[in-house]
Amino acid sequence: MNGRERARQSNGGQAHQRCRILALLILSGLVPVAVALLLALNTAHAQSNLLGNGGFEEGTAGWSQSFGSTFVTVTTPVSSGNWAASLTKSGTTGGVWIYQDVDVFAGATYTLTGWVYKNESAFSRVCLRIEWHDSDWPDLADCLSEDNDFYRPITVVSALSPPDTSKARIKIIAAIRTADAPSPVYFDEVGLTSSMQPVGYFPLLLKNYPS
Ligand SMILES: [Ca+2]
Repeated sequence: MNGRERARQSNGGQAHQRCRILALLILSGLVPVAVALLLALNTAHAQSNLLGNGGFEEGTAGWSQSFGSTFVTVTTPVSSGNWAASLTKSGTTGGVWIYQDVDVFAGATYTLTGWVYKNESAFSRVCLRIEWHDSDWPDLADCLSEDNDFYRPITVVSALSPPDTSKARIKIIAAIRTADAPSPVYFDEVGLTSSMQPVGYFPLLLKNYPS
């Protein structure tokens, strides 16, 4: 058995044990304790990546690109796994980007993270951005402008998503300041996580919750 299989078995065992503890708490009449525990477990569970192929191990699948850009996967430099993405555009200056549209909950917290390798002065900066659909609330972005020959993290934190949104566009944008950059910019491990618990999980327990 390799390490990954052992970890999976261990996770399965822990989940089973959590279910037993939860059942015991409910049977003991400790419903508020069970609900609190369930909320905590769901919060941990909800931290999975809402983006598909955020590590670019499946090529460019799941991502769309701005018109005329060159968006391909590479084996070096890579932050994790075997592949990362590279992005550039020839013969022009200005913005170039890739994106994914995702369903979001109103009033939830979202965090966008990614690793960026920018070691080319022809690019002025690289940004991660959350654009809320159907909302006047401002987009959220964080950028990296210095050049380094290693991957650096970018994190975009939203306090709360707008009350009138149900979709967001997640963008990685590179700004070209000098046309025909000798090297592209690279990204890896792009992730979007949320505080929001899965829908439809609570009513069964909450109907007995004392007010
Ligand atoms: Ca990767």
